Amino acid sequence: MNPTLPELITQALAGSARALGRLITHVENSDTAAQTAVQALHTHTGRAHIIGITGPPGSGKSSLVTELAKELRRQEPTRSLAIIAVDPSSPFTGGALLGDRVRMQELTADRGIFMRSMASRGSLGGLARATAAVAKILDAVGYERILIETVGAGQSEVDIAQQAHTTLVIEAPGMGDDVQSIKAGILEIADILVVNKSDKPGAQATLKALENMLHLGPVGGTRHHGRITTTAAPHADEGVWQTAVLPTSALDGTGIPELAQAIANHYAHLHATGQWQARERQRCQHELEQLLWQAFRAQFAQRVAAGVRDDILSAVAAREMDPYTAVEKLLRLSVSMSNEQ
Ligand SMILES: Nc1nc2c(ncn2[C@@H]2O[C@H](COP(=O)(O)OP(=O)(O)OP(=O)(O)O)[C@@H](O)[C@H]2O)c(=O)[nH]1
Ligand SMILES: [Mg+2]
Repeated sequence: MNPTLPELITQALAGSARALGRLITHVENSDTAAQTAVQALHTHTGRAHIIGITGPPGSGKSSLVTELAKELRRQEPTRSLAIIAVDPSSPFTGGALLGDRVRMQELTADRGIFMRSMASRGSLGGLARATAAVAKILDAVGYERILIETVGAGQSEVDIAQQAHTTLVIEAPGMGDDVQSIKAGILEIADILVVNKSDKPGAQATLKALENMLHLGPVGGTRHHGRITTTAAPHADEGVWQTAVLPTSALDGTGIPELAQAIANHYAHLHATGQWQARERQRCQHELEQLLWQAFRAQFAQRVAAGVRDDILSAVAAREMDPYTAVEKLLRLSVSMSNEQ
């Protein structure tokens, strides 16, 4: 007989790798399973350092993650590590995916590393939720570092990056001369900016362009003040993290130890400054808002019949009702329906 979800959760917590794999499959395939797992495991979480890796398609994220994982394990063999590769476009990148697999198989020999690829099922929002749940499971069963690779191409990817304590943005040479091509907002989310493929011509120009952009702002914000180091950022003594801009090559290994060190430094910085707790609160707030919004929409759809919503929409489109009045009416309807239930 197949074990139930609660049984899988118990077994996974007790250290069964087989149960862990099966649990994750359930969570990937069903929002209800994700809910059950998160409800059971949330109180067991909060220890893992979650590292988001984002950047444009083909910038070398998967290659870099593979090299980085090996290096992190080499530097700190006692800290276990998990990799979640989020690949929403997998149907279109079959070749690249095969390459990823071959590369990543090198890692499977290390029992301190767990790896999981999440292909797109349904909406990106669903994928972000599933990823969050899987990261929670891995945290709960004791993985101390969790690397989440995601293609930086939309809001949902930013959502995934927001689940992280430390965010790496990976760029590659070729975009450096065209500063406009860097997506708005991407510098603001980066704790560490990486110019991968530094073995290729143009890497220096890209590095320079990114440094200039960080200097010029509009950086501000609360996460960093745009001060740059081209080496691994030191523990910031005044409580301000200095965004590191690091050249790497997943091909020849350049800069990988420095990148691993920068990640360790950011982790130490978060703890030394109390920002770890602040970031944890932010992450929980983000999660709560997402879930609340999702639950509200589901409840609303259930309480106010589609026909009624459609009639109100028609009235707004026909200029018979303004949208604010429409929203008030819809809210009143959803509340009165809840009173009747
Ligand atoms: N020259 C060079 N090539 C690299 C480097 N890193 C990755 N590549 C190559 O770039 C291509 C894309 O690498 P991936 O690691 O699949 O890139 P990715 O960002 O994960 O790609 P997606 O997941 O499809 O967005 C592959 O052909 C890699 O071999 C590097 O440092 N130098
Ligand atoms: Mg990839």
